Amino acid sequence: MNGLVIKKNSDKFSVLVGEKVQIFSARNLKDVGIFVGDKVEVDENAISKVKERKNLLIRPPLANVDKMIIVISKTPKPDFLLVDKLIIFCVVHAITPVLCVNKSDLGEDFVNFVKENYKKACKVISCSTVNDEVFEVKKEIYGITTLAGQSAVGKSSIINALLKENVAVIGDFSKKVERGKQTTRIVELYEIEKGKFLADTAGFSKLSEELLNVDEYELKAYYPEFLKFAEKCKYKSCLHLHDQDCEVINAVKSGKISKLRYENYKILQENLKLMKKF
Ligand SMILES: Nc1nc2c(ncn2[C@@H]2O[C@H](COP(=O)(O)OP(=O)(O)OP(=O)(O)O)[C@@H](O)[C@H]2O)c(=O)[nH]1
Ligand SMILES: [Mg+2]
Ligand SMILES: [Zn+2]
Repeated sequence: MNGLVIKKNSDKFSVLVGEKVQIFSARNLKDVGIFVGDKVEVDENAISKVKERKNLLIRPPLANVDKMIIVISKTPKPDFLLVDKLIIFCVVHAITPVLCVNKSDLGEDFVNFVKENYKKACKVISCSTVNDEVFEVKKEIYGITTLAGQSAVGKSSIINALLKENVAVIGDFSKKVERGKQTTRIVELYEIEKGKFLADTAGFSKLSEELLNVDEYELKAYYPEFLKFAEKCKYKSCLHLHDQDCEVINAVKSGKISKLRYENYKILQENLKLMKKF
């Protein structure tokens, strides 16, 4: 029988087989490991085979991810560099990124600001969990979709709003900011609609440049909005870091390229350079 691993608890796995969730152990599968998101074959009481994976993310451990909904909100202070890193991470791992501005009840200004800066980088949607206004999120979920983003942006709240019941544990905002601790600790898949799963995670909140696995020349390609200007740079190898004859820099100056995105690009270039030194 075929199944999908939706939760892992030490050496026990919750597997969705047909309509039912059953608990299985693993049989001699130590070498491949078994992760949430794995498509498996099961017999009477054990997982007997793990099917080939589309991808496998390590932190948090999650297999076969089709899409990532990157959540950002006006509070806590938004980390746009993390957003850029997550978008690149998605492209590298064949995952479709969507940027979702949560807490739209705190003001449309911030929603519009994010849309303006990111519309050329990936699809941008918005939501608010206050009145369960999460329909745009629901439309985006397919296959195995994961939420990602800083702590306290409202990832677990989005799952709860989608499921209309309090299954995912939500943190107390003030306490969390004080301690800087994450509320969600384990990875679990929630079936939002038949065959459409959403993962709540506590990972991805710090993504180091090493994980991106790109070099300084490749990095340019992950900023699609640079492309049409980059073609006109004097030098083909232009990294768009210096003023002379760089059309990307000119486009930033005239407001045709988002300054926020360009500044993130510069920071990532700098970080990649530092990494190379070690
Ligand atoms: N104003 C407003 N507050 C929200 C909204 N969604 C969530 N919150 C609040 O934001 C805080 C954090 O929500 P969580 O859902 O725990 O955030 P999280 O992203 O899951 O955090 P971690 O599990 O630590 O990664 C809570 O106090 C929520 O009540 C929203 O749409 N509007
Ligand atoms: Mg959470
Ligand atoms: Zn250039």
